[in-house]
Amino acid sequence: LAQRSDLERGLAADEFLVHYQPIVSIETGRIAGCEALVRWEHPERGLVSPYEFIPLAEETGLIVALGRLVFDKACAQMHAWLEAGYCGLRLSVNVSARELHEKHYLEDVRTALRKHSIPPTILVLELTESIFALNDPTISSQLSALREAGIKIAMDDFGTGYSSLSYLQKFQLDVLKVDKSFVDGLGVDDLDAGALVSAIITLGHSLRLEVVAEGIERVDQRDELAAMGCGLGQGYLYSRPVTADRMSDLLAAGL
Ligand code: G
Ligand code: G
Ligand code: MN
Ligand code: NA
Repeated sequence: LAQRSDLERGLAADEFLVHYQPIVSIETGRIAGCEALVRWEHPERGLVSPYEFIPLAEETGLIVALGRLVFDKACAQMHAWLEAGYCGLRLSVNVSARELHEKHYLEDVRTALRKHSIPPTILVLELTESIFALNDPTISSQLSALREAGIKIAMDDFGTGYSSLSYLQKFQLDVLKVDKSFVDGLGVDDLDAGALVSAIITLGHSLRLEVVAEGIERVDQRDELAAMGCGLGQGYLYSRPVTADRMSDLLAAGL
């Protein structure tokens, strides 16, 4: 696992980069946007997964600097894609609780958006269920302010926490990301998984939320989700997270 000093060194040496995973319209197969996912290009360890350094970055508070860096890189890249004519694309970025506690978080986000001429309405901030579970008034008011600025809020890993349903009532959201663990059960004769996913999609739509199914790996899963009316999907079936250049190729190919 990563050490604090190594993380600090990596930040100073600009060793972090952003990969992108397409988010696709299940009906048309077209790319609707992408999720930015940080990677660490470590001089000795090679490409390091966020699972190995995000927890430490959160503990040490370095997530604030890392989050800014990821956000700035993702906005710069999105600007290039918009300039290239791929209009209508959405950009999803993962955010930790610690970042939302920053007093100037909203202002920092808006400054970065302006710097790269990105309209706030194409930005989706992904928060894990555990953030909503904190039941923290600072976070609630931060989320309201972000939404007032036109930024969308997604609940990531929906269904894995203990009080998923109560968060839907407490927080204003825009997007529901159905956790991969539910999608895994589709197409494998697991009737309960099918019933659950279908119910989550219906629930999301009745609350006027967009629904994204995560972790789609097989055609039969996609077909079942399409039949259930799920709007958006993400997973290895479409593409793994890829470099910005590879993402440009996928966009050019009209995936
Ligand atoms: O592909 P993947 O291994 O990238 O992502 C692993 C985990 O790391 C996911 O849970 C994802 O939400 C998280 N993650 C990826 N990039 C970021 C980031 O920029 N900020 C935060 N806070 N989490 C991230
Ligand atoms: O932010 P979140 O925790 O949802 O991050 C998504 C994670 O899921 C990342 O680690 C990403 O690489 C991973 N992922 C995305 N699509 C698939 C998939 O189809 N299968 C598997 N096993 N992992 C996926
Ligand atoms: Mn996510
Ligand atoms: Na997720």
